[in-house]
Amino acid sequence: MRRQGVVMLLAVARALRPVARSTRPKLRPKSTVAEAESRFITGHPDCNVTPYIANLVGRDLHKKSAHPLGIIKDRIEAYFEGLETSYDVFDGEDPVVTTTQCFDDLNIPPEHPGRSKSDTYYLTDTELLRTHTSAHQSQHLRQGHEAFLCTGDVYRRDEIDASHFPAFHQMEGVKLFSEAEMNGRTDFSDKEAWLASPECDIVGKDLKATLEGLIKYVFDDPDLQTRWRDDYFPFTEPSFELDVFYQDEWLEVLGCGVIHADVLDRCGLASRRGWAFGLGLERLAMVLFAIPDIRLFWTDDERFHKQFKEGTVSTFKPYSKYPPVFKDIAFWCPESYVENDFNELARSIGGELIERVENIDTFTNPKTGKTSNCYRITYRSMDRSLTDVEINALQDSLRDEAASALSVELR
Ligand code: FA5
Ligand code: MG
Repeated sequence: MRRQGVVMLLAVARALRPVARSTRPKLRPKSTVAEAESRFITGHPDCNVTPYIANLVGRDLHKKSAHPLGIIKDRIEAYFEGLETSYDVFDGEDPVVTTTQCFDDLNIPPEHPGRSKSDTYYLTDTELLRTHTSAHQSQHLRQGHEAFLCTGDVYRRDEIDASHFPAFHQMEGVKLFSEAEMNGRTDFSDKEAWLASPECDIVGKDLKATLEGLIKYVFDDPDLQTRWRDDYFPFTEPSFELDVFYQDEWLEVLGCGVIHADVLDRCGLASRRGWAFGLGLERLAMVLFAIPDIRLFWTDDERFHKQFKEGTVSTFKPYSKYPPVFKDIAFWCPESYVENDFNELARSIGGELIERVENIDTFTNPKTGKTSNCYRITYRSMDRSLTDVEINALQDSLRDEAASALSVELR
């Protein structure tokens, strides 16, 4: 079912591209599309990369020194450069990785939802667009790097709102501790004993102190509110998450933890311990530059780009807030229904004109057991006013394609 759905979705997205593109004049030049399609849209039955996503790969926003993502990356790297430990710096790994790199090396079990096709963009059954920069941890550890930073674009089929985008950027950080720092300890075979040990505590405390130092360095703002939360990742233990308060909400900016014994074992490093973190560059940049919507990072609009300079943190001045257009769509769902498939369809049809997809009502009929969902789509351009005609056309396409590609029953 799913497989067929994805193939159909792809066909739909392809067929619709001219419509979507004509409403997005500021996207990439056409020539890169064909190039991207051949590599990422493989024709493999498991491929669920859409032209919209393929078109985002390779923009390398994090390497542009006058782009907010490049500016914040440089700033974070500068902080680490000032520390005692010397970090090797990477930012050019291929975003196409294997399931081994992205999941198996990291203890992520086959049934983990993050591996499913509703969450991840696959090129084939074994190749995918990395969902996190942790996909490169093990390779660098095996190559003998003991402390490193690694930045890149990552891809996820995810919810749609002002702080979530299907393509975003992460920076990974890893640090191994020396034998001396571990009080001479090299035998970590008793797992419970390790987790309860003062050495494990040393690693966790160093991790938090390093990241708190980073936030202080990057923001230089005594009023910035942050909080630590316990988290879970299969590849760290214990695991934590850091939130920053922004626009009246706690915004999750990074996940981190003490590297899991199994991950190190697989790299031939059973006698070593260390920490790792993965931070979302957009999230930090939104706070630092006061950028209200994650889609802005992808714009080609000069009014955005002329506001930023290499090495300089400045407050973004919205050139204008164009009015939103709200459209609701409600339908009965088939049993196979997955919300991310609808999100993906919306993105394929409306592109960056869609600011938010919000489930505003779910209802299950007690007699039939059938479930209905109602979504509110917020259309808003970052660059201009939208016309009724174009939004109605997009919404009509979304309705038609939801009915045919996702087999929902429109209400
Ligand atoms: C991870 O991706 C882990 N690999 C992080 C990690 C690395 C943990 C090393 C432990 C050790 P998570 O899925 O929470 O974790 O994502 C990390 C960060 O990416 C989030 O905190 C958030 O800042 C950012 N992020 C996640 N999803 C999105 C999205 N759709 N759009 C923008 N940013 C996102
Ligand atoms: Mg998280």
